[in-house]
Amino acid sequence: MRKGALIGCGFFAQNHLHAWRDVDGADIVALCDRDRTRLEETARRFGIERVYTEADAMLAAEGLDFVDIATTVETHRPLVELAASRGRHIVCQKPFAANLDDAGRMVSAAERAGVMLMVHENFRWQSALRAARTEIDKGAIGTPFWGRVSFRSAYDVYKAQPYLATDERFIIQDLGIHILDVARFLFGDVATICASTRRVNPRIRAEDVATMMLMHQGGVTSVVDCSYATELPQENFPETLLEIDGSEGTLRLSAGYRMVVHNGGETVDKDVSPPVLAWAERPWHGIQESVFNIERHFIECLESGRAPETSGRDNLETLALVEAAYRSAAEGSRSIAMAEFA
Ligand code: NAD
Ligand code: 89V
Repeated sequence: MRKGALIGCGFFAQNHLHAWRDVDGADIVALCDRDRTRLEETARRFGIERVYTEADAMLAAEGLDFVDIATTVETHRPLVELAASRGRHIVCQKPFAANLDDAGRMVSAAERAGVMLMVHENFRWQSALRAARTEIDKGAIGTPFWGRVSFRSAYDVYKAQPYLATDERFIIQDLGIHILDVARFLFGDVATICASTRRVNPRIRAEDVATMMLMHQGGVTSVVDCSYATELPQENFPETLLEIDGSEGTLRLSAGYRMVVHNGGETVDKDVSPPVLAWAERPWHGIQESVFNIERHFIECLESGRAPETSGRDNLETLALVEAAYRSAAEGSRSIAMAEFA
């Protein structure tokens, strides 16, 4: 049994704790949050007695195998470096770091300490998106040459996550980061990116619309687009929709988790809806299932010694795309070579 502790008992951490209960071989034995009210509420909800308001004190007192950091970005670097200095394996929420320099130092700290570091980048662990990847790997549409990864919504995300309305950066750093990672997962690493952003909602500080075009090293061109200002007749939050064209056919993942694969006159129409786990609730159930999937993956990697798919080192590529997208948008949507970030 791997003993873990959670740092940060806010909005999304509740999903982490529900999922850890379902993961074989893991047990969350302690909690930490500098907000005592949230700490005690969460401790009561999950029946965890060992609670701390300071991570340092918790790491000194508890014999832990790993820590799960579910705080907001500005505290990720000090907490990752603290856990590495104490020789604990680490899971850290996205965005992994506020900038690439911090991210590089955090990855080096973990590698120097010889501990496993995984970024909790869960979108690629949504079962509908894994199903699409499986179709590609099976050759169901031949060789992909074009793709679109799209997330368009008008869901009120600010209610549960008020910082999204006040942070200097919004949709690319918060949501774009997920679908850029999905584009890497489906089409491979990226050679160039260009981007445009807009702020449509006057009540927020930063951009709530972004459109990015990626040229992948393997030859695929993809469009990665996201909006929290898109009023549709049917609200699709938090679904990520896919359009993929290949040399022998096409794949479409549309609203309602409907996947259509067409090849050589044959069309297969599949419902790839995620299960609604016992503790999950619509419409978040697809994301909640991915929380369980990525946490289980972490424990499997600890057992096997294999590097996690979204290791700190791997996630540097996704974070570089975020930085490149902001730079492109700030410079008239010019095309940015990812070599500039190497
Ligand atoms: P939140 O503000 O609700 O919770 C963060 C908690 O961390 C707060 O209770 C705060 O008191 C605590 N905290 C901050 N610094 C601390 C420290 N140094 N020591 C102990 N406690 C500390 O935030 P949230 O909305 O739950 O988001 C947390 C992270 O999860 C963010 O990085 C966000 O981007 C990410 N997130 C990911 C997903 C997803 O994976 N799909 C969804 C939502 C949020
Ligand atoms: O998944 C996330 O990171 C969330 C949300 C879906 C609201 O963008 O912040």
